[in-house]
Amino acid sequence: MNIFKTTYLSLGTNQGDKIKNLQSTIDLISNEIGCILKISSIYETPSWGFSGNNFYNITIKVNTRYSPNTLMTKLLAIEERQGRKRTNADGYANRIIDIDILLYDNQTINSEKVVIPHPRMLLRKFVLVPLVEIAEKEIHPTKKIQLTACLEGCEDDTKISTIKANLSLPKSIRDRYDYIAIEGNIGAGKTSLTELITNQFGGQSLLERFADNPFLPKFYKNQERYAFPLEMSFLADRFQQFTNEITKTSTDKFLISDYYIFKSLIFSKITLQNDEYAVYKQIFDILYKEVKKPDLYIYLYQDPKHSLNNIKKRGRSYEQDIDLIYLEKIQENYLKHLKTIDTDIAVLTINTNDLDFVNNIEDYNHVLKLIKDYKK
Ligand code: PH2
Ligand code: MG
Ligand code: MG
Repeated sequence: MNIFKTTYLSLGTNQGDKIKNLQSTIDLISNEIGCILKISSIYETPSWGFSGNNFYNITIKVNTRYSPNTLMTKLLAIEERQGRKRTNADGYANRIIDIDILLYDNQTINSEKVVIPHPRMLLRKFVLVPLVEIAEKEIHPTKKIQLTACLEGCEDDTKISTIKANLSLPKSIRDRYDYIAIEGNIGAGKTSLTELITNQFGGQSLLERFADNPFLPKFYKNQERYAFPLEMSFLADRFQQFTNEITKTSTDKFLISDYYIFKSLIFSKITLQNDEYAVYKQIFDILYKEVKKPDLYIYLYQDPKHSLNNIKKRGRSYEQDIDLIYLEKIQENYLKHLKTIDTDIAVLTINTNDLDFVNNIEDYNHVLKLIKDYKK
């Protein structure tokens, strides 16, 4: 099940610099609510249901992790920050920005805070026309008919026309990077972050196949004996994944992996004897030349005590022999390596000690913003 839901929002403004109001609200939604997938044209309509200035209306398609109730709270907060003042008077009033939830993932919701689908959406051309422009094939969840048919049945006869201005779709991380590698200590959250990002943005993920490595459980029991075959088999597998599978499995060129092949060298430096490491490095150097380099290398920095805790929590049986000293050594070697990594690779270090991007949506959004805004 994807934890990201698709929602359609209606935005309206009839005060101040209307284009600017729409664009700045779009930008806030993109940073704080989720990825904006589509924006309709801008439509001008007379105020509906009250007498006031003409409105500019649009609809947008967004994917978000927020539940409908939280989404509503967040949107009201954005309206307020944009300068919207709500009066207690009954009925409609001029507004800098109004954001309404029209649809949320085919769901029907009737809570104290939100009603979805929006109860008046079928009565209003300023909602239906922009919505049909970006979602004609979607089915209205209670009417059970396509939105195009809803528009055909709409009796609103107010005049509606498009405005010639363009709003810009905020850049997503997909527009900035073709390939992101996520790195960090064992238990730092590499796989979780990789999966969250591919769930939200699509693309192809490369996940390390540690579970299939027969040497790994043996290694944690007897490091000296099993380090060399373990490192060799990891290297062979990672190299194969990077050279064969990238192009084979998907036509989507956005790629994200929960490791970068250079980790082979970082781990081997710790686990192998000096003479073993020398042989290993010779082979590594030959293979490494062939490997696709990431546009962004993210290092999830974390106190090793924290990582150890995560390892205990996720409870993979063969990992339970890992101790703090081993994790500290890995951390130390990663940090040493980050300073010497190929100068053409951009490195973003994210301190995750106080972040929980798996369970806390704000933390997740914060991480995404760091990735999106990163400057080398
Ligand atoms: N919103 C209203 C009431 N009337 N009329 C137009 N043209 N556009 C709107 O967005 C609008 C309205 C209540 O939210
Ligand atoms: Mg409204
Ligand atoms: Mg409203």
